[in-house]
Parts: sequence; C-alpha cells; structure tokens
Amino acid sequence: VTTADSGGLTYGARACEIRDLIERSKRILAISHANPDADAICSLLTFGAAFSRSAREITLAIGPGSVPATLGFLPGLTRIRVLSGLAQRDYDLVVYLDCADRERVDGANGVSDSGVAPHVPVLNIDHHITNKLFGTTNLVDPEAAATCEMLALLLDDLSIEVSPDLATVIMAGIQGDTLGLRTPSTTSRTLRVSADLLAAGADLHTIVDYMFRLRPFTTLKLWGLAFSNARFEGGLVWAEITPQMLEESGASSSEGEGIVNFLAGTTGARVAALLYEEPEGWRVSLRSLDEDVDVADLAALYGGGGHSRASGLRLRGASDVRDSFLADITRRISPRPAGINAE
Ligand SMILES: [Mn+2]
Repeated sequence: VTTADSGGLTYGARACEIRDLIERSKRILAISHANPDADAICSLLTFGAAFSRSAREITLAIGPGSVPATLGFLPGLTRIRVLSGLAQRDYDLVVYLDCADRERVDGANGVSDSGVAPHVPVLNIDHHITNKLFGTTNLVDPEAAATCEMLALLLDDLSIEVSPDLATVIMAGIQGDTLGLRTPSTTSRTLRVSADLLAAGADLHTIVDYMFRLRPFTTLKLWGLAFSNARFEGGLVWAEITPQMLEESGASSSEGEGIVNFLAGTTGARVAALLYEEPEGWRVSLRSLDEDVDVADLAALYGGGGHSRASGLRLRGASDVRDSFLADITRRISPRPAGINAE
C-alpha cells in the first residue's frame, strides 16, 4: 500500500489489505498526535468504533496533551488515553492516524517506550502532503481534507455500517480540519462524504454549535475589550490583550486564541497582529490573508517563525519596543508607491 490515487471515491484493494492486517491483529494500539485537534480525536474514535470486536482489543491514545473542551459532546471520549501513561502490553499492530511523522507522537525513541516491540507492524493512515511514509503499510491521501474523510471512504469500501453516533464523530473530524467546509482543502469529494454522513444520521447541528458557536460569556467580554481597543493603520490591524482585560473579563488568555483570525478578516488589512502582554514583554500572533505578505518572514526578523499565513514571535522590553515593532511591520507591508524604483 502506497499513496492513494488522488480524488477517487474508493481505496479498492488497499482497503482490503488494511482490513486483513487489522483482522490478523489481536491487540492494536491506535495513536494520534500531541495537542490533538478534532480530526486527530475523531480519527481515533472512528477507528476504535469501527474495528473493535469481542476477540480484539484496541487501545486509543494520544501524544502529550488533552482533548479540547469544544469536543466534549463526542461519544466515547473516555476511551482515549495519553500514550505515556499506558501500561506495557503485547501490541501486535500500531496504527498512526492523522500523523505526518512519528516524532510528534512518541518522540525519538518511538513507541517502544510505550511497551511496543520494535518489529511490530505499523499502519499509517494520514492526509498530510508532508507524510514521511514511515509505516510498514501506508495509506496516505493528500487530496483528503481530513483523515476522517479517508476513514469514511475506507469504511464504505469495507461495507462497515456507520451508526448515527459514528457518523457524528466522522463528520466532526471533517468539520474541524475544514473549519466548517470553508478551507481550500475542501473538495467535491469532501462534500459528498459529508452528505453521506448526514444521511447516516450525523448530528451536524450539535457539531456546529459546539465547535464553532458556543463560547463562555467571559470570552465574549474579553473579545469586546480587545476589539474596542483595536487599531487599523497602514494595512496593519492589531489588538492587545492585557492582564487588566483578563481580570475585567474573567477570561483566561487561551480564550483570546480566535481573535487574531477574526482581525485578519478586516477589509483592507494586509496583516493582523494580536499582542498578549506578558511580564517580560509580549507574545505576538501574526496572520495574513494576502498572498503577497509572508508573515513567517516577518516573524523571523524578530526570532519567531511559523507558516506564510500564520506565525508568532516574542518581544522583550517595554512599550517603546512594542511601538517600534508595530511601526516596523507597518513600514514593511506598505505597498511601494507606484512609479518609484520602477524599471
Ligand atoms: Mn487532519
């Protein structure tokens, strides 16, 4: 099994090979990455629900981290353990789900730290284009918007029945990675799979409410305080979260995580910045919707890093450091006046 044909509605013979591998195994360890997102958690739950049989034991585990609170509505969450806390078992198959490489899950020493012998076969099911094909069996489909989209196709290939609860789990994974079917990774196949899951009884309404709508009132207060002090000048829209705002709203600083993405949608903004005030200075998140602006490059100027559309950095010092940073970013992203330096 190698990289799947792109965009097909079936994995064909590869699905059968994977089924045979699972059928031969008595004790399976299924794992996903540290700081798991919806696709990671839902891939695990889907695998566990679809392939558990009385004669087979499947352990579900994640790397360091916890299940996000927004996924609390999912059935079966109590099955998921943290990898480092597992007792030693004689696993005869390890399944990696939604993992581009092994390192993010189990570190340099591999799962042998978790009681898995080095010769145990590894099944790698993932949709990241950067996947290192580290498994003894690999099903890697970069055309899939989520690992859960792949699992939906796999279960369909194997004629495994999808209950309404399982349909909800698979749909939640797809919704998570596509931000509600809104990312460029969303394909017509993603929509077809989603339609089939809805027909199978997926509770889309609850998924959307929990993952995208419901938030504590403290979050509302914090966002209001941050937005009311936002500034927009020269293509840079920015806001700050101060300890005073956290105290006044009763929110924790993690409740500000969505603010910078919201700022980035400001019409005419080339870069959005959110500054979290800390004792030593500021933690800064940068976003860009503009193809011309690479915020990873901007962050690198200040010792930070990330992706071209999303990056971060830290500033050390007082308000003069912050002000000169904001002025520098504004200057760097301002389009050059037409007619100057033209050749
Ligand atoms: Mn994913």
